[in-house]
Amino acid sequence: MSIHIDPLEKRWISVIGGILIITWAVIVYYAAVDDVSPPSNVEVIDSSKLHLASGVGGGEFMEKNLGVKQDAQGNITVTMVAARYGFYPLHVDVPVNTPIKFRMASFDVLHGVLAPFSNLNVMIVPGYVSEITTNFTKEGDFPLICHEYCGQGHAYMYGMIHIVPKDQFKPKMGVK
Ligand SMILES: [Cu+2]
Repeated sequence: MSIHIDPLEKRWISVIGGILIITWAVIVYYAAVDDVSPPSNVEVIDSSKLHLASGVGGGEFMEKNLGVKQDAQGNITVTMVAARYGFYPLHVDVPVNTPIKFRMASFDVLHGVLAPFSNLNVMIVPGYVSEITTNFTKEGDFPLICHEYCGQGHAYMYGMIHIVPKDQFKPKMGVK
């Protein structure tokens, strides 16, 4: 005895099956070719104590510790706070064709950040540090856009990233 399936229903089963396969193939393709994948860093922080040296992380996200730093080995880290309605610091300079690590935390509610022409696209969830390493291949000025609705000023929430030639790059701390 076989189950009767209406031909129209069979057709829709294959359409939906096809959509699932295409979606899966697109995810795998971009993960393999463009290195687009969900950020895997899980690191907790107390968002209400970001401004204190005694907070989790020892004041990493205090105002004076924000900005672009370069360690003795030459590794570049951008430390930023997202808060209604902006990114702090508002402008950052980074060199082109160099791996750059972003560490970002929210001061208040859920935010997101997206930099065009890169794989920098991450949610900034209160209570967690969002960490992502990227490499900008084009020089120029690009906006950092908040892409998680965070309140009435969301549409005005953006920062700027200046991608400069390697020999013009200077690390700069502080939010001014
Ligand atoms: Cu927003």
